[in-house]
Amino acid sequence: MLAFGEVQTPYEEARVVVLPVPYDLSLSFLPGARRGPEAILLASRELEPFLLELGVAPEEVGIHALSPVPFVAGSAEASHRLIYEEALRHLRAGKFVVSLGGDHSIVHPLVLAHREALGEFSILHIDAHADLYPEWQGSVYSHASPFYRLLQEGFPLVQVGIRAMDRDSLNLAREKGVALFPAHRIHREGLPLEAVLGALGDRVYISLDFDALDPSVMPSVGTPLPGGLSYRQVVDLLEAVFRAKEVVGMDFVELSPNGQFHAEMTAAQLVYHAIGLKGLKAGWLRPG
Ligand SMILES: [Mn+2]
Repeated sequence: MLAFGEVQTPYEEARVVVLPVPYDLSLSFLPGARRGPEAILLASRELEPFLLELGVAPEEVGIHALSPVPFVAGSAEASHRLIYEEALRHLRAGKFVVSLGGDHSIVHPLVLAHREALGEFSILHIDAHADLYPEWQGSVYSHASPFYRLLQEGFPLVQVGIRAMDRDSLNLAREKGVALFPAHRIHREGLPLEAVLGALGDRVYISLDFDALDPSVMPSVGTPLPGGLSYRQVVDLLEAVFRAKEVVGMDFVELSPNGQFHAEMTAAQLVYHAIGLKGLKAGWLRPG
């Protein structure tokens, strides 16, 4: 069993659980995101426990890495149901759930589990791709479709870092009132933190596709696209959101290990930083 970081806190004492979801059966281009969770956990062993920027050691919140959610070969629907049930179990036990994908299709059951356990919230979706296709390659369970389905479910949606969507998706986003902050505008005008915070409700679920980052810093993804965000921009965005909002849950998806260890370290560090931000906001950690 792998820990997140150096210490595996016993389940009962852990405030944060890390849920590996190595599901990548919906990928349309390069498969491999099934190996993402394990790669992040392995890289997390090499992290420095103390984060200079935050003035805390996020591991002190108590982090427990769970066993990976199994998937049902040949059935996206059954696989998604297992993901939903597993997340719901830990949410009902009062844990803050950090899910590691896997492909982006997993956000759909994860978000539904969070709503079932915790009530309503808005979604902050950080990604290169809008993922608003009604279906992709004949499947509504595709990794290109989860946010279309979540819009149908009525979730308010804020998308940041986007640089790929088709005309129909753009029309849908406008029609449904999606707050869209494309990457090109961020590069020209800077990170629109006030506007992002204004578009989100008080309670937020964060779903981050690692391909939101520029491929120069994050080359290990299934569908890399140039023109992405810097590591610093993503951290600043997360920092602002955690400070101003109640973050109810988060997932980090689409890391597809391809032998470039710096990408895996980047992914692990970002997840660890986000856990620290949650710990500070929740009062589980005190700087100093
Ligand atoms: Mn993407």
